Amino acid sequence: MNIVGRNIPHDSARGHVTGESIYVDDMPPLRGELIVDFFWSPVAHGRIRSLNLDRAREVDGVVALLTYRDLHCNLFGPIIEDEILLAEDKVTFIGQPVVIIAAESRDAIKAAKKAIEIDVEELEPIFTIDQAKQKKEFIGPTRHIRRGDADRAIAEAEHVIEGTWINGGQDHFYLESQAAIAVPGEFDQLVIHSSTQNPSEVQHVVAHVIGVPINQVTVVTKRMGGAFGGKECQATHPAAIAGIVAHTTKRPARVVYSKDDDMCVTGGRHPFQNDYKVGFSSDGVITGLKAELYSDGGAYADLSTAVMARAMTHIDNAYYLPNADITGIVCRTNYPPNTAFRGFGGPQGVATIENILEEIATFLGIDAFDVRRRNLYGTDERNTTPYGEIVNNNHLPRIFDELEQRADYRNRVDAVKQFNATSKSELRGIACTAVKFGISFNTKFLNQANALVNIYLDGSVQVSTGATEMGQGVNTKIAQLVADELRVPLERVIVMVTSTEKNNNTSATAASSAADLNGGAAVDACQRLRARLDDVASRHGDLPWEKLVKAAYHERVPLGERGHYATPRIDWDWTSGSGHPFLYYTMGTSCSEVLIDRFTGEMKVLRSDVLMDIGRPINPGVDRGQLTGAFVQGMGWLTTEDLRYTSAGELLSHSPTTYKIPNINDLPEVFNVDWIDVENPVNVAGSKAVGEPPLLMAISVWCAVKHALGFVSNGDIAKLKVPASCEEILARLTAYARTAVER
Ligand code: LUZ
Ligand code: MOS
Repeated sequence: MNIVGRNIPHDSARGHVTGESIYVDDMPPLRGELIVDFFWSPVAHGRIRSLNLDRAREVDGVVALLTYRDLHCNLFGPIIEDEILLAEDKVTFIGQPVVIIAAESRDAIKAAKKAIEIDVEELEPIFTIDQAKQKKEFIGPTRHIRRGDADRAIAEAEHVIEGTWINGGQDHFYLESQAAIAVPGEFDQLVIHSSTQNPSEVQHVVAHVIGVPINQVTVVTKRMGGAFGGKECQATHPAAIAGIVAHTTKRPARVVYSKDDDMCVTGGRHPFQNDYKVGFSSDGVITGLKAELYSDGGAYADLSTAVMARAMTHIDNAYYLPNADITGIVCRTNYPPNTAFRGFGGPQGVATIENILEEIATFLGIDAFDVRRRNLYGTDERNTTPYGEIVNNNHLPRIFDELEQRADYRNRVDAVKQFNATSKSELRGIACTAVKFGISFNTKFLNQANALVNIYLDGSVQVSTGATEMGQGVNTKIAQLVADELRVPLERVIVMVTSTEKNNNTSATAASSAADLNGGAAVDACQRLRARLDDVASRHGDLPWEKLVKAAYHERVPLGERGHYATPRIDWDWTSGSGHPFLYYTMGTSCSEVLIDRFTGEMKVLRSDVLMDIGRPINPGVDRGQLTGAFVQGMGWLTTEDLRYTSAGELLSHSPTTYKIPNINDLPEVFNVDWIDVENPVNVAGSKAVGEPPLLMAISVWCAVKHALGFVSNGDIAKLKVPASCEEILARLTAYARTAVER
């Protein structure tokens, strides 16, 4: 009967295709509903000299204009309370909300925005990590992870390379923009329909800004049209804005960002600028790494310190670093606060060391696959991370060797060399990279979940958890787990809308762990229900499920249960920069080959092979979707998605016409996605988390571009930024052609 492990269709598959799936803005307007938007700061850094709303108040159809003075509390923040919902005397990024506008129509909102008179004295902005470093504008403490003596290891090393690895940001580009509807109830009560990964945080912040106890606010999330981390913290703002309007006017209020506005006012993936110095032996084995990681946190802390922590605990990636000295500093700039984005700092850490390994290979003239293989974490020795966690169940050596075979790596490297020696118009490159992604929130208390399972008298079952469905299939996985645990057909089980009324104090659907945590909680509830039902069955003989449920009811046996799950074993201590932060690691390898046009810099991925250890998938089809989609999203970050700003800090690339996400034509021409068949002994149903880790597999594409450039860089180590856009590649090709002529 096992339903876990089968390719069950996504529970919204039909609804998405027919259009029956309901998103926030699909909900019909309620009687008296107001449309809500906000007037935002036109400058990146300044002091508000005056704000005059008199003319805007007179605009026909404008119902309310609210400023920070109308809030009970303006200050919030998920880790550090440094963020204000509405600007007070200062503005710190373009897009920062200043005035909430509630109106009867979009036209009225437009007119009101024009009628608002603001006078801002401009202050000197910070737009780069270098400027922030110079002015010492940092967010949170400087942090360290240290093992051994990196300085000495580097001083004594046979070879040393130094450099700086730089990446740009990335917009989440969820198809459904940020959205919320707030519906006032009796007295102070409010119901918020929110497109959020984090209903409990929305609930807390809404209650906080309007000044009511948390129990007065209910947050409901049916689904999201994508989120990718962008709705882990930043769905809070539209929900709070709708909430304050509903609370003040006693009318329902709807906030739905346009795509362009969403791209302008929300933050994205953190740009990083990582300085590194690495010592290594003549056979390419790293003896010491010193790295200083700097991220662009934007104007407020948001999750930046946790993102930095993940970058710092992922710079080792799949490789053993006997001596390591890792420093992490978050810079404060005048951009929208950067936030969680699929990978959460992991990609920036991992890409840094993959870049280093690529450079070591070029420097020594050794094949980069061999360099990586020699540095890989071992299974019995060389298996402790710089922060002290042992890499258990390490299948990396196995998947590395299997990928080498499956991708026909050796023959293809030779073919690439031959091709580049003869072609005058094109260039090829190939690279294999790895990922070892730590699973668990790096904040210990977030690693818990609760679930509510109700059995009804006809034998049908409802499950509610704090997990939110953003297309990733968490509902389907939880339904499968529940069906198996109760031993009922899948058709008897549905997963209900996520609501803070049923599941309280929940963690964000994030860190790839929603199915692990909420699935674990649902299984816990089901096990207790099943034990009670087995007890009833022992008195009645073999009853069919429906009759068993009725018998239990007549015997007054409770048919509802709440489960809880708390991740065992994990721990972390920042004073020593060490601990056991992750329950386990999801791992993988990938090999990509690219083709570059030497005259235009245009790049095409010819082939990518991905081979991972994702445990025993609860739903292989859903997981295949995650592996494929994450890889392509990673490719976007690494090769095409380029956020461009004016010199005043205004985002220029705020729509798909100027911001290039991958489309179907950008997929690798040959794309093999697979996993090995091994069970994860420490997680629900032997599965592993898959949401974020495969995004990092796309780093093989970027490394392949770097490999290709190495053929024309005149013996130098080729430099390359993220994104390796057409423009970036062409700039490198042109520079190398010039130095070739000069030499
Ligand atoms: N959110 C968070 C995350 O608060 N902590 C994490 O470690 C994390 N990791 C990935 C994505 N979101
Ligand atoms: Mo996330 S980056 O919301 O797991």
